[in-house]
Amino acid sequence: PRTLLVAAAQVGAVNRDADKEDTVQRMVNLLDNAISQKVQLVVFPETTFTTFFPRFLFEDASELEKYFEQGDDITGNEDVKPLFDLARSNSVDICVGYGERTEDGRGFNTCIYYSGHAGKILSKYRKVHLPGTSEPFPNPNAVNQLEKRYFKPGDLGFQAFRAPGLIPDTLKKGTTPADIKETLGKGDPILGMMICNDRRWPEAWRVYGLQGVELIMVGYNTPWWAPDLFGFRKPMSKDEAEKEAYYHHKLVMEANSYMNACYSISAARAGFDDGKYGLIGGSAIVSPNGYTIAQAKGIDDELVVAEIDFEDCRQGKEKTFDFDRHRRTEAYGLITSQ
Ligand code: CDT
Repeated sequence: PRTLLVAAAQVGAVNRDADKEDTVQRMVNLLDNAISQKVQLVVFPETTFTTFFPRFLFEDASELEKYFEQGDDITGNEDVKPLFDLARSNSVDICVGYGERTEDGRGFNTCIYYSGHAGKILSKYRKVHLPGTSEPFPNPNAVNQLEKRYFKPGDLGFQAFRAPGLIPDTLKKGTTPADIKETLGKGDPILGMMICNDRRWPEAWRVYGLQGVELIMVGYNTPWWAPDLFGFRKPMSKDEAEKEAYYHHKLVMEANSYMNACYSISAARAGFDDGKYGLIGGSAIVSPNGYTIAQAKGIDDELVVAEIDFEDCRQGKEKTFDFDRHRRTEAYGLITSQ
């Protein structure tokens, strides 16, 4: 059977001055817990190694650099290496997000899929949809999100990939997303990655859906009180705003998983950073039929585990969302021309 035990590793509050070593140790603890439960694939949040730094304006470039990981392959970087070493020595796959500084000085909001089986990075994704602004809001009490200042829009597209080694008995054929037609329901699972705001864009999901994706992994930092960012259709209390942030998160994960007949795992950086910047929890695993099958209970460090069966993707992919039979691309021109 094409089944897998997977987990979202939710990470609670990480303060602005948190020691990266301590944060990585918390991630190692979550991964240890997953390993003890025989979990095979663990998804960590967006920019997990540090606080969600785009909320701050850094005037001092050297201070800003502390929040980035340098280089193309970060798995040997001293601070973060213990996480990848643990994954490799236990043959567990992980997906993890971080601020990437390239050798030529560009910044990206990135995540990588590291195969513990292969002992190397299998795929990299750079966030395409960067929310927020380049300049801080004039309101001194606003919650800012300066992603447009610190990051370039991702330049790697939405590339699905196969993950070998997760399902040992998988048929040998089925090694690239391109052979999905012959290998629907067979071969190594087809995976895709997104980061936070991307999950609200159906185009991102559909580009993966068209590559036969069976599982989407998403790390996120979603503030539940950021009126300058979200805007409110009516005055809202903090409680109402929090409920709405959870509602929209669940809505997009369930609806898009259903419409692309794939599983999804979403992992939150949650909690109150510096005791005041509230980020929602709600890390979840959603089935291809659009049901949440496991969900975080709180806003602290927490592992959310579920067994998934890729056979369950076939119903949607072969019936309601059989794209070859039912899509009408001649009617969709506006989507790509504007
Ligand atoms: N990290 C991230 O992308 N957060 C955004 C905040 C909303 S901006 C309007 C999100 O989509 O959750």
